[in-house]
This record gives sequence, C-alpha cells and structure tokens, in this order.
Amino acid sequence: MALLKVLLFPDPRLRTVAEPVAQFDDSLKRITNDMLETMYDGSGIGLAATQVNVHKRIIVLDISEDKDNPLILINPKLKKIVDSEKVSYSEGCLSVPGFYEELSRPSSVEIAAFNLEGEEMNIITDDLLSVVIQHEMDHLDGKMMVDFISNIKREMIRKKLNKAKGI
Ligand code: QAP
Ligand code: CO
Repeated sequence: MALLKVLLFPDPRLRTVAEPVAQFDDSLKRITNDMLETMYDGSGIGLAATQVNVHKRIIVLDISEDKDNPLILINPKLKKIVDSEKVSYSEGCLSVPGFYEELSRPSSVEIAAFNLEGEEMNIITDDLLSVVIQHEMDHLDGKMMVDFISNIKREMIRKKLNKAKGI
C-alpha cells in the first residue's frame, strides 16, 4: 500500500475527463487500495481517481462512523434521480483543503457500477451517500464543487491555495 499525492485546486489536471476502466486486474486492486489508504490518511469520506492523477473512472468512499465500510465503484453511471428533492450538505474536498461549501443536490439517486471483480451492481443511495457519490462522480468528468459557488469565492479559494503552495 502507498499514499498517493492528491492534486490541489486549481491544478488543471483536475479538469481531465476520466476513461472507463477496461481491465479488472491486479493493478486496479492496487490503485483502489492506495486510494483508500490516501482517503483515510486525509480523513476523507470520498476520493476520485482524478484527484490522485489517475484518469480512470474509479471512486472510493466510506461514510461509516468507524471508517470500516469502504465502497469501491468502478465506471459508475447515474441511472436515475430517485428523489429530486434537494438535500444540503457542507461539502469538503481533499483537493480543496480547508474549505467547505454548502451545496444542494438530489437527495436520492440510483447508480450502476462495477465492483473489483467486474460484477455489475445497482445501488439506490440517499442522503449523505447520494451526495458523496455525486460529488465524486463530478470529479471523473473534471468537475469540482468550486464550480457551483460564486466566481468571487472561487477566486478567493484559488488565491489562498496558491499562496499556501508558494505559487
Ligand atoms: C466529499 O470530501 C464530500 O478540507 C468528500 O482539510 C464531503 O472527503 C461530500 C477533507 C462532505 C459531501 C460532504 C476536506 C479532509 C475531506 C478538507 C472529503 C480537509 C480534510 C473531504
Ligand atoms: Co472532491
């Protein structure tokens, strides 16, 4: 297992659209293990491969209290919005450390995805799980939570993160 470097906003590589996973092999297992380790190390609840500069459609998450219930989703697809009523969370992102934004998203979505064995599964998610999966699926399309806030707030975050990085 290894800790991976997490790309920070406004790194342009975070805008890459990820490619579908074609091979369910040992290298996929290695990257998902490393992603989980990186997510737990950063006290995260979700991480997309895009954030560790791997441009494949892979997300890992764990919203359990004890951080002992990892979920790995390969090639996730939104099947339907089960409940379009919005739910609001203060969202964070390991690529935007120290910043949280209140965002609203559909409260329940149905997702199709593959597991590490290449078996397809369908999951109906609600509440925080629905929100985290939508947040992580955005990353795979090069989208980020900062895209949903005002330009002035986004600029402020960009400047502060660049300053922290010494750019
Ligand atoms: C997405 O984000 C999410 O700023 C996952 O200093 C989070 O795991 C969706 C993190 C909350 C909905 C609600 C952020 C860790 C982790 C930080 C994360 C930080 C340390 C973010
Ligand atoms: Co994120």
